[in-house]
Amino acid sequence: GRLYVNRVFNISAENMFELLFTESHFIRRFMNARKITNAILAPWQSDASGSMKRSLNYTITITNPLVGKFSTATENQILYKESREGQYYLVDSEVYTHDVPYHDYFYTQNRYCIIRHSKRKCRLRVYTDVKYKKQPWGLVKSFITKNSWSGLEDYFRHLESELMEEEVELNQGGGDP
Ligand code: YK8
Repeated sequence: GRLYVNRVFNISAENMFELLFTESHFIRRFMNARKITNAILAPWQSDASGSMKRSLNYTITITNPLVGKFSTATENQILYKESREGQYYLVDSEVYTHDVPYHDYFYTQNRYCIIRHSKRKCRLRVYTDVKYKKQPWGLVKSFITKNSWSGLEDYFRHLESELMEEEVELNQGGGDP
């Protein structure tokens, strides 16, 4: 896997969780910017193990010339029960892109880790892995992996930069340093 984001933000852990994992203005704006449409976000619900789950469905716009322009996608997120409000949040997210070539072979697993750093700061880590449901031919596998990494890198670089802008806006209100 790869670590795409690993940075301390001037945003509290609680606020970071809300920005990324609720229907916040931030995530709506970000989805618009990425041309992610038809989004249906189910609410968080507790499961039998005591963790929380939700699923998201949306259509992504793809810029990779090898692939059609759009794909529907399903994202299953789990907020582990080990998470502690305001302190530590661990979210695993499996993303299935239904309409890309070889879609029945792979999915993407994103692990988001939000750790309280101080009252108004947190560290965000996003760790990504391309997982295989069935083993493709070697050449196909490297093709899928290579094309996934480039799309993921672009996405998370954009997310990081939008979070840095949000951080500036949130801290413009003044207050103690
Ligand atoms: C989520 C992983 C692969 C896919 C794409 C497919 C290439 C097909 C390979 C062929 C287009 C928002 C990605 C990047 C689309 C976007 C997905 C996003 C960024 C040529 C063999 C969508 C996070 C996420 C997870 C997986 C990403 C796809 O929140 O390359």
